[in-house]
Amino acid sequence: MIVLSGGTGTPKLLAGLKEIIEDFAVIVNTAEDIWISGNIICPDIDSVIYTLAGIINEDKWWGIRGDTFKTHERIKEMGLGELMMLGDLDRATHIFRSNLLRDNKNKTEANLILARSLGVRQKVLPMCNEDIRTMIRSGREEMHFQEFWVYRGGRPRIDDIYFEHIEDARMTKEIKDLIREEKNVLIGPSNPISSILPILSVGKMRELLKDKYVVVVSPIIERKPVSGPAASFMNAKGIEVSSRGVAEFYKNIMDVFIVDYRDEEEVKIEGVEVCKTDTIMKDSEKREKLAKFIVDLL
Ligand code: FO1
Repeated sequence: MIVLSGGTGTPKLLAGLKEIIEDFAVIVNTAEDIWISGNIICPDIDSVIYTLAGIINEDKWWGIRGDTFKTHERIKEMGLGELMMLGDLDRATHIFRSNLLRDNKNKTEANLILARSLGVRQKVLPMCNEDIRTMIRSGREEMHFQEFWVYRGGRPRIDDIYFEHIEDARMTKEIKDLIREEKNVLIGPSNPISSILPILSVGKMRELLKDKYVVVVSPIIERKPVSGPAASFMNAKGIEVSSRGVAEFYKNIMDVFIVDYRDEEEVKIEGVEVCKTDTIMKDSEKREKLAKFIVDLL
């Protein structure tokens, strides 16, 4: 099975999935990557790797459990800020990966080595090797996703969200091989616009998924996103903030749509099976239960 993932939502499902099956690979959004203090941060890849390695901070679903922030604090005291709060152990990940890139490994190779070094058995693949940047336009201002989300607390009005250099992104050999081998694809409850759209926009990805058995978990319940800024991004792209809006967004590639049982909205899309279950993964039992529901479907 292939799982498409961003940094929030889907990692929770991966935490459940890894307790049930071992044989899956994850293709991850890298459009939110950013260089800070000399190293590249790949927030979504790191959340996936830390989850599969069993070391994710489950309070935030980013960073490493029990991490300290001494280096970050010292850099601040010395007069240079850092856009994101980087933990000391987390920073070791960033240094390790950036050294591999400086050593002429590509992003795929570097992250495969990184995941293996942390004991992860599954393949965690960046969506492409090129540097793509999610940008937010707010009035006359243009800013990196992380500036919008972390530094400015997600407050600026969003007039547009776009992926700089996405037209240069090529599907990697590793992803092409994976897609040739696997039949089933799971799109977790990630933000459809900021997390999944960049992955679908790489080369012929969207076209190739039409031939796969694609299961999507809706990240929206009762017209509200389970977490994060999905609503304002969907609004900016003219997509209704509802499970129906999500279904419309995925309708050309999706075979099964999983909606939370609390969502009373009726979703009907020709050729798509709609299933209802509990999709709020507030503890490990709920995460495994949803993962099992999906594995049984497949
Ligand atoms: N999110 C925050 O809201 N504040 C932070 O300081 C922050 C630091 C950070 C460091 C490493 C990392 O991998 C993720 C981090 N995040 C932080 C989360 C991140 O900004 C986003 O949630 C993801 O990019 C969304 O997918």
